[in-house]
Amino acid sequence: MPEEKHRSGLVAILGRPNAGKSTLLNHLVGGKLAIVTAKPQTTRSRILGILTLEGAQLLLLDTPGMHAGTRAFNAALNDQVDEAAADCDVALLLVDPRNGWGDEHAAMLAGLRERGTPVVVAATKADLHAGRDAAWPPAGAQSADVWLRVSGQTGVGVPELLEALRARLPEGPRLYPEDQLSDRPLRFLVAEQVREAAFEELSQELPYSLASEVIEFDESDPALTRIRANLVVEHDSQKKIVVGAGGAMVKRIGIRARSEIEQLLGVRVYLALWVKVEPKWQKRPKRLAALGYS
Ligand SMILES: Nc1nc2c(ncn2[C@@H]2O[C@H](COP(=O)(O)OP(=O)(O)OP(=O)(O)O)[C@@H](O)[C@H]2O)c(=O)[nH]1
Ligand SMILES: [Mg+2]
Repeated sequence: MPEEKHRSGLVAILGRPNAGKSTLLNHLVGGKLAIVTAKPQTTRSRILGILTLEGAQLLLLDTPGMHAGTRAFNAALNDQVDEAAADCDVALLLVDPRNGWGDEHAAMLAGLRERGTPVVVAATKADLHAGRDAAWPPAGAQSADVWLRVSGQTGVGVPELLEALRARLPEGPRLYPEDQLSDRPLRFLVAEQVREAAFEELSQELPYSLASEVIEFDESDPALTRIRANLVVEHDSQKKIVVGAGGAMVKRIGIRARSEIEQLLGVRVYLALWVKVEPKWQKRPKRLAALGYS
């Protein structure tokens, strides 16, 4: 029997906001690359997770949720989704069955079919709906190559999913060392942890226009990494909320973020966190790019 050739390629993880894309990515690579919150539109830029298997390497691209919005910021997110769909070797379209199959899914699937891209459709959060749902797969999804049910939380369906993706990848060499989990620099992953901590602590009060950036990353002391980071908001009123009474809120965000970053880096961390007002950063293409949104 001839030996099977090594396969590799880009798998774009697509779906509506909150479908469970980032949770599944983290599960697949076995580490927390992408931040996850209960709020839609958590992921704001493409994040590449690298999964090395026997005989194959999957480059898993997490994307922001596909959605209809016309502001410059939303458009920048949608461009990233379209680009990922256009560039990938295999598309993984995730659907939360509780929200059903919609026009965005149909349009995305049609576009992928037109390009001849293999499509795997999976219902997410399978742990929440154990029984087979009569409405799944939805009629509109029939032209996908395969449909599955997975959970990024329990891992149900993941072996079948990996096999479905692997089988559709083109032949190709291993592209990254097997111990590398992402192509994103640590600075970016750290900034994302700060943003997640702010999301969690601020809950309902969260200004949507909140971003984060790492401005200093000092690893010269092997026992303690020193990090300075900014939380960027658009208005003074938002700064007040994020700083909190007597600085209590920013302190809580810092404590939460530091513990996540220590887990990510595996070393003790000193984190200095500042809140900075930058009017209209979401409308300035250069700032969007500097904050990692393009
Ligand atoms: N029970 C259950 N909850 C899940 C699962 N996957 C994701 N969730 C939850 O669904 C919410 C959204 O998950 P994310 O992974 O952030 O979703 P996303 O598609 O990346 O969302 P955006 O980045 O906002 O587009 C979070 O509260 C997750 O904890 C799953 O398999 N089971
Ligand atoms: Mg996400």
